[in-house]
Amino acid sequence: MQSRKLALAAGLSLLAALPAFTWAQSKTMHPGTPEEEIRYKGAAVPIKPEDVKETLSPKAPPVSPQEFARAKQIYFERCAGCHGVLRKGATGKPLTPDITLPKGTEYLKVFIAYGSPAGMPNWQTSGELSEQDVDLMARFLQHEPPTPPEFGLKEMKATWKLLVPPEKRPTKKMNNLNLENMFSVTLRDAGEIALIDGDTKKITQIVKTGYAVHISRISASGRYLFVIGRDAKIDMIDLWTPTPTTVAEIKVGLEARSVETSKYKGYEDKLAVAGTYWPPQFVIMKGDTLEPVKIVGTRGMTVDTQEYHPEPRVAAIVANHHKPEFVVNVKETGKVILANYADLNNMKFTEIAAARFLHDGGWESTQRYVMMAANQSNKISVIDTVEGKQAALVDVGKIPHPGRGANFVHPKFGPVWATSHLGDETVSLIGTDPKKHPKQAWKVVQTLKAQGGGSLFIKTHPKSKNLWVDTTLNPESAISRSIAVFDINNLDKGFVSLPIAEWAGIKDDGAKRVLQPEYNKAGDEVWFSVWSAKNQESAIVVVDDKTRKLKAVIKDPRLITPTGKFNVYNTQKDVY
Ligand code: DHE
Repeated sequence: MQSRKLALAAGLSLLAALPAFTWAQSKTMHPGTPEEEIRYKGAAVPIKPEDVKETLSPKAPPVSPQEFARAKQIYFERCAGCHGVLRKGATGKPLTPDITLPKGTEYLKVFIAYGSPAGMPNWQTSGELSEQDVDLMARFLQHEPPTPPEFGLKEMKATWKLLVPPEKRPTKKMNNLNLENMFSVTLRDAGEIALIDGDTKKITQIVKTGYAVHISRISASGRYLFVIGRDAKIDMIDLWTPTPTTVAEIKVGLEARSVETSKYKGYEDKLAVAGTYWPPQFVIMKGDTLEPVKIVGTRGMTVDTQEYHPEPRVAAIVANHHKPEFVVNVKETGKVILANYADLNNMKFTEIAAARFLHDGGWESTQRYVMMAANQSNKISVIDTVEGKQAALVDVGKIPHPGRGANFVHPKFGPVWATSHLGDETVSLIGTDPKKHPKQAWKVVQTLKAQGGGSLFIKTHPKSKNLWVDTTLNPESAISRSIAVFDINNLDKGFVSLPIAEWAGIKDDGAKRVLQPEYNKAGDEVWFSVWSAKNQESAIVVVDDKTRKLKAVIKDPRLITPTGKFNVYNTQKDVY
């Protein structure tokens, strides 16, 4: 039973372990798999169906114009997150006409209606789609995929708003906020962020942002906060104004997840960069206005089979501290691009062959090597940002998902960087000190067993002796609602589990998933989101890092679906 549940939590690829009849008979989308989990991989793609160009294929079964419009909408809301906008395949299988036409309508209908043990939801038996819609989707999928519009400089500029030009902004900080200990908290389903004072634990402000806002990043100086939504809208917030103010905004595409700013000496606050899922590209903007300057496409050949991919999405972007470069993860091609921004008219790119599908990652402790997770290959790509090449490709557990990872000094093996996994309960510790610990460098020196699969984020702090591992997507509520904590000096002793959601004291029966540990500036408190649906109560629980006891609970009706939390100082300085 436990292993079956684990497979459910561990990402769609692990579902192969389940017998097919389970899916066919089920009345729920993924039996035992809650909404957040399904949304994790296959969130609706915020592309407007009416913007998408249609191509009817003569050999495919007929679809009327009205039906085509409906099918496009269903596809973007329910299918594109896994199968890709152009149906070239991502977490889900490719669904291009060369594959779907030979299968035919009847076969596709069964597949869509009942799902598959490999992770396809049972759309009809779960009641999510009607029989007519399933029939429509089976016909629609045999036509050429409709293509969403491109988004070039002209389109970006049309959305760009410079709300407060740099010359109208203050020249010094005009408020009494302790900015370094401020937290920018994603309010996912509200399309907002909450700015929370880390000292008083009070919400100082709610700022409207893009749809299903994803991450926050801070400029090198700590003055500007950049927030990006899944709809590719960036809000640039000036933290120096009397109350933090959005001074510029832009939409850089139709769908996005990542934003970062230049951190190399001499380029502090000069440039910003954002990566998009659609179109597959990244754009460099002026760091004080968000004016788009240079767009770089990522379409090209995959790293392994070396075939053309039309939709390689841009995942994490990290600013290099050693060179004027952005380190850009390109998901579907499995390549890391080092984009040198010193001369935007003569840009230099280093293309590093890593592995598919690159997702998230962060620095090891010296901030020379970036550790990037290739989650479908179960590998971590170690990028040496001084030499500009891959130092190693390290095998880890199933579906690594580190967030930015956790750095600490292992009592036996010296400095290590850690990742937890979506697909199993392990935590892989990788040696990161090639000078003093060459034998351990870029090897998994120890594998810890945490409390289950479905982990999304892991965290510690240079001043802490605790390593925190969440299990947000684990199907057992006792596990998804708690956190595992290891003593760094006594890792063999195993973990202790703390009931964070219970500490939040929420009465309703929401999912109350515990998500993303984040430290305060001093490194003596760790904050956890307790995440429920938007019509239910959520909270942030603050734990004293030394005693591991509850310190505070932040509750507020405005705290709707809090997920990521970004401490200004730690995000600015890449402390994790
Ligand atoms: Fe995230 C980071 C993509 C679902 C919370 N997420 C990232 C990054 C990427 C990404 C590429 C790295 C950005 C960077 O560092 O520049 N996330 C995706 C998806 O494609 C995915 C799987 C599905 C989707 O449709 O969006 C997805 N992510 C989620 C969630 O469901 C989470 C748990 C809740 C939410 O807010 O949507 C979630 N993702 C986060 C958080 C980070 C993140 C909190 C930043 C972690 C950090 O510490 O830096």
